[in-house]
Amino acid sequence: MATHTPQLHAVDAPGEQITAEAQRAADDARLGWERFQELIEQDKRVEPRDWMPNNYRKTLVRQVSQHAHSEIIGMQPEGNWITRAPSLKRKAVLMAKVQDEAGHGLYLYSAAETLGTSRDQMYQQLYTGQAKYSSIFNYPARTWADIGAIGWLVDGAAITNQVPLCRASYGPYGRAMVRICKEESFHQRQGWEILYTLSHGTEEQKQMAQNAVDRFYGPALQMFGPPDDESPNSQQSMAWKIKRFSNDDLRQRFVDMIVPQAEALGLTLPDPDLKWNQKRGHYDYGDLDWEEFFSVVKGTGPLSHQRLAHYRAARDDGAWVREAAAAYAAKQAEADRGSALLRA
Ligand code: BYC
Repeated sequence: MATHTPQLHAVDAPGEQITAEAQRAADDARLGWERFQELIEQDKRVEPRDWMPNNYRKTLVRQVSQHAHSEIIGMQPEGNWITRAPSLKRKAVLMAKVQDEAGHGLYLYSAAETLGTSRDQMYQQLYTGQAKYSSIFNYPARTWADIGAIGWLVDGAAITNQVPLCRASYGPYGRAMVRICKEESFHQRQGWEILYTLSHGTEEQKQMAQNAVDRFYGPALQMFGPPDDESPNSQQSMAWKIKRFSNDDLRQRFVDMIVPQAEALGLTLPDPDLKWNQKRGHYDYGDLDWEEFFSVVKGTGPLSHQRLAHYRAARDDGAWVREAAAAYAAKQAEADRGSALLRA
């Protein structure tokens, strides 16, 4: 139980009063720290009401808001194909998927808000280009087969990364991830199904599927973040049980998963160094282009400029809707106050 040092002279000894208050704050912080450590060690959830170190809060806001932004920007490459989907059924499925991504963004913004950062602040950071979002969404979706490759490889990488995040130590983030992962597995299946259909179609369709996989393979592997020895945040995030595995461990898990899947699709993964390593019990894979990755993360990806410009235009175009909704809510609140007064 928290015990506070009693205040000795409340009015006439201001120096001692400050000391007593400082002591109280120090005691609270110590107890908060101990409780936080206990929650982490015992693999329990930290909730918004709990004391948490500032850096834990900052790390979560950074990761969760980047994740939310990725979902929102990630709607663009696929949204681009809604009007050109090859059948009504494909169009309906793609629309549902893109809508899911918007929902994921909203769950994640809500989770980040519980850490004390407002949604407007986060929107503003994305709008001004200060915020990061996943590197993968700076690449174009050139053909219908790219929609298949995005579903199979990008959503596949996302699930591999995100299933462990369902056990993230911060309650609202972990719970949001449970729902997101359920939807992501449908997304991956729809991508797989598009690629399977194409790779078993005409020679031209098979080639289109192969080209898409050739272009998305490397960037999908980079979604897991930089190699472990160049990942400044991983160690602390793992110690806090936000991340459960390192970037390279998850990347390896993903490679091991997609090699047999590519064989089943009848497609080739574009890496001549990819081979089974009996000793490690994993597939070895070749070097990735990290120079390109870091340059994309800095905002010079093939479509970085266009993605942000599109986001800004959509946000500006929707300003009147937000203003109208806020005005309606204010009017409604006023009417509710009026009726409450009448009832009183
Ligand atoms: N792209 O120390 P590290 C989706 C940054 S959405 C850009 O390893 P951390 C979907 C990193 O932020 C998929 N930046 O960082 C949506 C850090 O910079 P700051 C999104 C990257 O946080 C629509 C610096 O590099 N998934 O699935 O420990 C349609 C050093 O990295 C990237 C998530 O966001 C990258 N790929 O680990 C379809 C999952 N990688 O912030 C699908 C949640 C690294 O220090 N996030 N950076 O300036 C995570 O799991 C982790 O944040 C990461 C990075 C594994 C991404």
